[in-house]
Amino acid sequence: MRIDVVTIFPEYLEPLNVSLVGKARARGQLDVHLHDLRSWTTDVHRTVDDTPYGGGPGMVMKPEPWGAALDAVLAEGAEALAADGDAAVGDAAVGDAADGDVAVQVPTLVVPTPSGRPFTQELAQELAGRSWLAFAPARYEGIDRRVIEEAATRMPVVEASIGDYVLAGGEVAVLVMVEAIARLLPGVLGNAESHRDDSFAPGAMADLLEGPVYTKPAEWRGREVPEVLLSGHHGKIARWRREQAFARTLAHRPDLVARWQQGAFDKKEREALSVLGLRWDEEQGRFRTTADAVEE
Ligand code: 6GU
Repeated sequence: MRIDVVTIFPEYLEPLNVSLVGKARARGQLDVHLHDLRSWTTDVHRTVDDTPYGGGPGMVMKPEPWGAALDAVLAEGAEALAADGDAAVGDAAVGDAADGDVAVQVPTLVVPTPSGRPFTQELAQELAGRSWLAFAPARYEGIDRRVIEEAATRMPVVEASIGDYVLAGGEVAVLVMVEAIARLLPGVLGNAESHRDDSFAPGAMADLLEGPVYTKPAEWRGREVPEVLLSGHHGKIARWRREQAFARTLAHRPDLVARWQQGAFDKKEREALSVLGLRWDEEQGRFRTTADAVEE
């Protein structure tokens, strides 16, 4: 996968050289290119922002540097991918196949913004299926809207938020998204199984947080590892882990519990849910706690 990032703080993205993402780059599984937005300014002050039309606080990123930067990234990336003979599809191949038979590739443009759609595991999976991503993290109050609108006529654009809080800029969000995406790429994680039961992975463990984990020694500062984990009884261990996951999800994410469907649980599991105070409400079509009833 090729990744381009245009930012006024390329140094903010240095963690991409470390650990999982750094190794994926070293192995050639990820091809990351950082670009300084200011290199596409034309004034001596290298200005990237200006006051907002209509008034209000803060500054807005000017369209011209972003437009020139995206033009350059598109041209550079398309040339590199064509030279690679990278016929990988997946990204919308827009335009006329001017260079012989090979359609010109475009990236999916990811714009981190607190007003974007939620960046979820599902979106990470979707983006992990693309062969080229470009990220446009903003500082200040955001990028002039026309940049996003014009970009959307040339490539797929995804505006995404990493959570309900406001960062000073999108760079950290890029780190978050790239790490979440990179670990889904084939061959990047050591153990191909290790994201199968991640919290939030679509599939069997969807909408369920992972429970606690333990390693050696079996006793530490007077605290013992739960006995069942030492039993060697795989069925019991799996059941215990699932019950721990139920309790943790109920404690931390009742909104996920509200998505659970009764049919997803066997008899023993329903008993475990009942011990946690969770009962199926036939009328509402969701699990409810005794606390829910008190609230009403
Ligand atoms: Cl993607 N950017 C900024 N600036 N703040 C955020 C965010 C993104 N996601 C949550 N908060």
